[in-house]
Amino acid sequence: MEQFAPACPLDILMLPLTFPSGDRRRWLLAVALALLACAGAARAEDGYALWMRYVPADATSSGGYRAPAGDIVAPERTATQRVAREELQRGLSGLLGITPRQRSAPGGRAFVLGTPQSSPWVAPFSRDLDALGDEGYLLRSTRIGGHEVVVVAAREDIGVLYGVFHLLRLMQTGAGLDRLEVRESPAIARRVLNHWDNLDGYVERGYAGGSLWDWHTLPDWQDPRYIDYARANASLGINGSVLNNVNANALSLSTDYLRKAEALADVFRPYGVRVYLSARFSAPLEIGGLRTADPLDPDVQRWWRDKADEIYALIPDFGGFLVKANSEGQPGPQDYGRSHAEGANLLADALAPHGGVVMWRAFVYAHDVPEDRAKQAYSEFVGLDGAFRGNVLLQVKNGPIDFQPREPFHPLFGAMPRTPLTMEFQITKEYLGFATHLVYLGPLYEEVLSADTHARGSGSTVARVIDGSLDGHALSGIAGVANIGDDRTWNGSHFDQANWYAFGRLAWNPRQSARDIAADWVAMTFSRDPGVVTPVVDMMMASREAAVDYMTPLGLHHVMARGHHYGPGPWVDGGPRADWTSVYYHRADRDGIGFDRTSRGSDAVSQYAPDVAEGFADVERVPESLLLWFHHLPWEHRMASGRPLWDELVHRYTRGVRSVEAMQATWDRLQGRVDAERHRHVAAFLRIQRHEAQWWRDASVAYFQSLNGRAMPAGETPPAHPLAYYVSLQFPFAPGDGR
Ligand code: GCV
Repeated sequence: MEQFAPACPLDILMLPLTFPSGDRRRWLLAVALALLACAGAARAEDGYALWMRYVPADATSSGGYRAPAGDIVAPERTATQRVAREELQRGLSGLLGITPRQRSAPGGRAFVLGTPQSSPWVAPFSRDLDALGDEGYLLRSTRIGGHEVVVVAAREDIGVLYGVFHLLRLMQTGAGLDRLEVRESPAIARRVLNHWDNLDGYVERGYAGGSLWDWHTLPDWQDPRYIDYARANASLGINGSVLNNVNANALSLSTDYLRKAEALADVFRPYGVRVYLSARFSAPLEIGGLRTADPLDPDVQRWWRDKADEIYALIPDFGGFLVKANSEGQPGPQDYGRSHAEGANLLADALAPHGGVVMWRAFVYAHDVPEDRAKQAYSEFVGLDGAFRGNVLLQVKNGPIDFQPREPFHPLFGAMPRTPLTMEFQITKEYLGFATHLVYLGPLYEEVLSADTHARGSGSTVARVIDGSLDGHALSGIAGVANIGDDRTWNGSHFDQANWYAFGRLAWNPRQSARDIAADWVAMTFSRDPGVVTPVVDMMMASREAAVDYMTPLGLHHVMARGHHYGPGPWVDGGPRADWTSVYYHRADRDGIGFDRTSRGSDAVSQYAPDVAEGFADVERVPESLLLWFHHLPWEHRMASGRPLWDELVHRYTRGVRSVEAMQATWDRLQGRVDAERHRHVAAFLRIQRHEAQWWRDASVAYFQSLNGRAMPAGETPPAHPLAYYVSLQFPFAPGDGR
């Protein structure tokens, strides 16, 4: 394993055991240098270890910590059993500085791991596990044969591994293990990362370097980093990975590439991570030699059945297909006059004999449809409720446009009771400042998951829609568009690791609090010292609202630069399609600003349940945070603060910049309490964020002022440059652009 054990001991082993005669001083010097390098490596904090650093408990905190136990009693017959034991060993060695012994029976204080089948010591807990499902686990401190033990018990090996990670989290965050009684099972069945990785190694909307998958050297070379990727996912309970971009290349389904996917599946399997693939709907034409991809054509149906058989022969636990069809130029069933349900069912029928699922995306809109883009997915899919096979999940983005800093929840949530809906969140920050802006997405995810759709009366939260409990679906799913690349930090920045982490934790339990998750992450990633945890968590919790303020306050949306989406572009107009411009969304002119989605406008509000729709439609009741999403208002509209809308808008832009300055000040105060390497990196990125927040604020204010001709509100500083300057800025090499 690459980083978790420092590489330096190997260097020492490479030295000759005895010094060549007459060369004693050089030998001692070499040993001293190797030891120095070793000490340096052990301290290196480059972010690779993520939240699994396992540093000695008292190295990060002055809080009392009681070492719970020493030895491990665990089965080792299966690969998952072995990785569970190894992870616990690694954690205990790092946290407690001990080398746990492997024992066959508790003979002193010990950790007892296993399932009722794999361990006679766990068998007595069998009844306690009944309600926990195949991935759940029990953590309990108890006594066995008079000996104090901590039991990690589950019905299946994977539950034991998840339990070990939970136990290590408790130890890393300083929780006592004396009266441990934890029962956990996931609320959502398919907890999946979506990689938008192309076969040439480019990551669409990726800000953390190139793809982690080295398709060129697979399947023969399996980079050890693939194991650490699987470990990190397992530590959160993420149990699936869609390897390739939804803008899919049909070649990923060719035999050569399936063998590469098979190699990754083999690496991931012990960690409970199943492989999925994005399927290009036209693959039968492109790699199958057929003349059509019509879902009702028998040859096409046979081709997909054969393809599924081939995949499962290589990857017996293959998860299934993710499909983007008839969206943004991708092929799909509508090319043949068929519906999305007919398209999805074609693939579902091929996968069904093997237990696979189809995740069919609802991110569908067409430029030739004059309807408000925010309404199109609902219009397309709501009438198909009940038309999908039982192994189809409809994957819906959190909001109706596209991963904006703030959107209302998607109106499809709650509107298709006969279809399991998967949530699609974006972890990579396409619209939130890429990897350089510190924006913790936990509050965004929490806001959406806890939103009440009122679909079956009050309490019909989005979380209940996607975990299947609202409408009684056993099949359920949640997907996160990954922010992972080959950057040493994995995610392009230290704080973006928190977004992978928060996604995973909420995928397991969508009712957790974003603040609690942040507190765990900070304690594991930086320090358990409350003097660090409290200010960093406060900073993280405020960071999303800061970004909303300096980018898209008061419900503005889709006002970024064209194509790469880097920086402001409220002036973006023209081009191939209206709904790829900013002016389409903000509708600002001399008199006012905002998109009227009430019944006087596009009537998008009517796609929500009546209670919700009435609130959104009423300018007095709609949350101010969504005001301009749903309403077009005059610049002098009076806000709750008493300010006119124009003044409030400028106030919020400025407030966003000030919030970033406050984040900088917080971080500066932590110098010396956080390791210097990561402190420097974060501080540099905060400087970039401060600069870009100001850029967003000034460019946006200059643009809107050019339309309304209003003076700057009292006390507000005018933009640093004229509008023409901001419009002239070009970034041809901004990362992550679609291509
Ligand atoms: C993968 C947005 C992004 C595209 C992305 C698309 C999608 O439009 O800008 O890069 O394509 O969403 O989710 O399919």
